[in-house]
Amino acid sequence: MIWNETAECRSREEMRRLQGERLRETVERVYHNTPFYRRKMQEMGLMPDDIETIDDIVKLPFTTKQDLRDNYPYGLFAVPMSEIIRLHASSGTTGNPTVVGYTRHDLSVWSEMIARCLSAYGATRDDIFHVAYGYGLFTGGLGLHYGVETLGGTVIPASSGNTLKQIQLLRDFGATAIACTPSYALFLGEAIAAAGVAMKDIKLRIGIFGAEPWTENMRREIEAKLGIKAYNIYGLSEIMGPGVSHECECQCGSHIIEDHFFAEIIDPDTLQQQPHGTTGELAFTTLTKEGLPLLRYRTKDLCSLDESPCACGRTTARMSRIIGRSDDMLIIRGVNVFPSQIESVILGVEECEPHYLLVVNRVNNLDTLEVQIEVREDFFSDELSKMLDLRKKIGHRIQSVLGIAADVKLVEPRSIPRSEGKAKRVIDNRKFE
Ligand code: DLL
Repeated sequence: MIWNETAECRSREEMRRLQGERLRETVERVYHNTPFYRRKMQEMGLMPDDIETIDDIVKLPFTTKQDLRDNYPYGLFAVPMSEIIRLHASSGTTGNPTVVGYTRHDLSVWSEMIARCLSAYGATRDDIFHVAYGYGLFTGGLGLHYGVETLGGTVIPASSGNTLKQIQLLRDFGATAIACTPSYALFLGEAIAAAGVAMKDIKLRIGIFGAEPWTENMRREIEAKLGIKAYNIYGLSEIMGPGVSHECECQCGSHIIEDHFFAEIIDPDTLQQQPHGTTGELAFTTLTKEGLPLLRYRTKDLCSLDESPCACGRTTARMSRIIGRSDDMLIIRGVNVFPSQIESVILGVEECEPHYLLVVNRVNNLDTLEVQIEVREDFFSDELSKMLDLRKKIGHRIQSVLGIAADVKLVEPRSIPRSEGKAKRVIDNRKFE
């Protein structure tokens, strides 16, 4: 089912014309309202009038997470704070989170985008949606929540955590759709079986999974365990949140909401735009955002684009699954984690050496993070309580920076292998192929 046929089924020419028009408006707006972009454009000798069609996008500067950090918290907002009615945030590489702000219009666009996604999954106002993405600064919970309301479905704002409670709600409230991370869906499938709840008492038929990479194998496993059809939803806070792209019944890539976002694939080294079909780094330009318009935002997600017609009738370009990242960001239990965040904690602990190793595993479908840290020679001790206290202290600090728990393992000085070149700080044993 198509939620907004005008927006989703335009001819490619008409779409590019609209994108060009909206790009011109966006550039005009950021030039006048965001000193950061005005400065960047002036440095490049660019005036808003130099942008005429969507092809001119290659003239514009890129934006990175670092730019958002450098302008923390509100420096890239293009409207006064009185126009901002919601804030969300996601992890920064160290220290400060990345803050995003939405005007009333932005929130209404976002909700409509999600209603489009849900319709593409075959959901209707008769569905009951169990939203088990986290509610809070993370965009998953509230993003899905307002989208369901726009569709007219019933939303159960379950949020994340407390699996037994989730199972009770699923059984008693009769949810027909569930939104959570794919790894949590797998975990939930097993927990339902372990709790002795019969699958006939769970009415789910649709799953809305994203916020982390997943595979066709995981899809099959989730579908079998929960007795549902599982769909991909992709997005990132900086651009909007969930719903920037979504699968349809054909499941041959995720349709991008192209009337609001322009997608490009760039070579992460040369920064040159790449032709469709090439795998590279995805960059987005917002075309209608008011609160935080961004030009050519480098997602660091690696994928490819496909403009060929889709059997569902939508004409929007599709992106492939995310096959990796061009930076070192990890997604652990749906939470974005930069090794540099953990490093900054370790550097602040005087009892430790700046040598560490992060080991990520998936145990019973849940991600685990082990942080091995070398203790300084003069502090290393056989006294168990001293070591336990230190472990606890570091564990607390990591938890407060990342928002997720890590298993801290203190190791002897010089026991973590040194590398000749770039230090290998992360061993990720999860399989995403
Ligand atoms: O994860 C927004 C979201 C919430 C998407 C709920 C889908 C569902 P951030 O926390 O800013 O936002 O993280 C964005 O997560 O750049 C990707 O690396 C990764 N990601 C998100 N969705 C997918 C997906 C939300 N479907 C970062 N497949 C992105 C693979 C995904 N990776």
